[in-house]
Amino acid sequence: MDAKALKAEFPILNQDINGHPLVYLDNAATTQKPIKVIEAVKRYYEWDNANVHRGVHTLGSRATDAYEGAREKVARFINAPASRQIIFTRGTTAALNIVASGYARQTLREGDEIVITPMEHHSNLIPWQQAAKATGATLKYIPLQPDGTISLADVESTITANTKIVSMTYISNVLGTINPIAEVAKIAHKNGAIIVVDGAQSTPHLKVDVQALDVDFYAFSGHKMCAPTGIGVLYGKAQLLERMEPVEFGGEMIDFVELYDSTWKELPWKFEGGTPIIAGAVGLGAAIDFLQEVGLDNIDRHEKKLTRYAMDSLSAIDGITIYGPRQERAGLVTFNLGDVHPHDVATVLDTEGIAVRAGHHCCQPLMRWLQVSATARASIYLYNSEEDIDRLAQSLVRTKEFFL
Ligand code: 7TS
Repeated sequence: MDAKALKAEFPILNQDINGHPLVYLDNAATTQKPIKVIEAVKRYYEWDNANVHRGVHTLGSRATDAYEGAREKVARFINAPASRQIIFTRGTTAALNIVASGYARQTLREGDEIVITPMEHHSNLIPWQQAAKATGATLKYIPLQPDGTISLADVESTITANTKIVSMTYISNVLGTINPIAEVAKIAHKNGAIIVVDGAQSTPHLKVDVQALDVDFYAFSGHKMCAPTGIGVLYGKAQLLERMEPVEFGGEMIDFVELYDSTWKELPWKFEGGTPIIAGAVGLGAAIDFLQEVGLDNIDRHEKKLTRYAMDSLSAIDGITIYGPRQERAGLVTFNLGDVHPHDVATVLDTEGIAVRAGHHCCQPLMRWLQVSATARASIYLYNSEEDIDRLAQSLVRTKEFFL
């Protein structure tokens, strides 16, 4: 895989910021878009745009084919048994909220337990807090090990016969921890619980097979994998989705409507009320084509190598603290530089054309566990190279000299 050649396919990356060539290292927040995705969305609006599932006119059937074709691509991409198990949403947050407002509130009773971890993004935490409050269920946490991983012994002891839902991120957006989802799924199922997985940080970076993992629900966002903002996916096992009532009501999701009652369309459309995110789905389909051409295994290998390089380069900087596991981690490095505020670190890096994120990363309980109020974070993707990491490391040394 040639990261530099790939970078040339992303028009936005070819610019100067504050007089320096841009180094984009904020990929965990959102990734940039290759020309193929931009062109696919442009072509859709220039040639095929219409509403879906209604018109008999040619544009209507082209738009429907494009939208449903994208659903087929997503199903193959994560190895879902059928495309009707793919629900298009606005993103990971919206997908997890469908499960928490639909499945959880419709099935949980007082005394039931929801089990999550302290490393969850707010999107996979607040919906469960709210579902617990609404149903009388209890929210429980699998504790973190000192290095920011979870142990299977703790998973075993936290999940009980009262646990109905286990929800967990596949990859932490702060620690880079890769959770053992297949093993956790086995433990959840053994106890009669279902497992919900937040795939926001995993789907863009490694090959995901929802059947091999044996997960019950799986959520992810298009914008973190080269697709436009505003499109995401909820995958679910067919029998669970069939049992679940819709959470949004209106046009497009109904079968028959009478004055005082209505019936719903079949899967997946009963969960897609209103005009769907057609252009977004087209963009996601194009992004999947692009990622598959590059090859998920190649992306994974490239990022692992670059992460090791980044861990080595950044660890060598005096006064830096890096959070999360040393080995077996995903392509992001979260850190603090002495007691320089991470916003100051990110601001100085920006003056040298380097984009990183600073803040709590939507993980306030995890910040408390780390005993910090905020951190800086550099996160990589397929277009990043060792040169980008060198620029980051050199700039961090200058930042440290400036402040300390
Ligand atoms: N889950 C995880 C693990 C995430 O990293 C994010 C976004 C979300 C859920 C929410 O995704 P959304 O597309 O619905 O917003 N994470 C980040 C981040 O780390 N910096 O900005 C957004």
